[in-house]
Amino acid sequence: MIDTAVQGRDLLHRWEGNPAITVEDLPFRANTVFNGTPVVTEDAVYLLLRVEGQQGYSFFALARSSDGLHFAVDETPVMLPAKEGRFALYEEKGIEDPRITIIDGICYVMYTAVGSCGPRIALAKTHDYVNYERIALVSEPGNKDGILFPRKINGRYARLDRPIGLGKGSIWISYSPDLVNWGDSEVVITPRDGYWDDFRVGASVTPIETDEGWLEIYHGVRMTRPGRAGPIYRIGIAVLDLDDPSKVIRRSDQPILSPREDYERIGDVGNVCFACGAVVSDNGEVKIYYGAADTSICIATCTLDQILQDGF
Ligand code: BMA
Repeated sequence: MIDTAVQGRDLLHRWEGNPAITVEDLPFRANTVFNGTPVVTEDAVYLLLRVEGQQGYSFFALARSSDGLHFAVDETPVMLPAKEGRFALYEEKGIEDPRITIIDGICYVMYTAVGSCGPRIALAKTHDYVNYERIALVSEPGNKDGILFPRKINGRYARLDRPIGLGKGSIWISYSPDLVNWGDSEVVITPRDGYWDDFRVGASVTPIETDEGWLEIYHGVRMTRPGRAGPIYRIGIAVLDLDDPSKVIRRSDQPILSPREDYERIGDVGNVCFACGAVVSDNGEVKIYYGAADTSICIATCTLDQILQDGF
């Protein structure tokens, strides 16, 4: 249970340098930068960023850092919507919200391909974070927030995603023998009436393996009344069973981060804290990278122990 007297307003601590990356930090003209996914290599932390161009569609750029806090963005974008081949039709309106997962040393990126039929999930891989090879379109339209688990579960790859049914978005799990063909889908986490996540929920961060289970840092949306604030995106947590992640072991009643600062309240889409990845250091510190108001990239931290002990 969160003791609000001790914890203050949010369990996560905002980095004092927030926002960490804004459109001013890009070496090319764009509208906004948000929803970046991190990966740690031997000598650097990379952040694959969603950039929305002035045209209105999104693409990916790469930022590099030595400390995971201060980033420099590469001169040119690293992945643009496909202009030819099978993916082109489905990326006409851009590519969004990348999530990196390393499996057996290979860096995979699940992302949302946006075409005129709606968003669907796509998979690519990279060996240098600069060149990306598309593998497959892995869902039909009406699906977003695809995230691979970092290892096979009972011999199969697994992913979380967020199809929409009856207007409500829930987190589902699917399995695959080869990362291309997916099935055995089951619902895992649904919106909760009356709660902060009563309208939609979606996976946000590559599941983190702990002794207790898979820690999933997800986003929950509450819809306020028409004419008021609109949707509010907050960050929450759940723990899924290690062997059968369709089973929820624990789910927090309360979010761990809610939009409160001006940079989270005001932007192209206000009242949004939307995580796309996290890094767990050897000392147990978790850095969560989140898009703020669809306008900048921010960082919030906590220890893994504290998330598991005080977040529920
Ligand atoms: C979600 C995604 C995110 C975005 C969020 C808030 O549906 O499209 O890219 O950050 O909405 O607008």
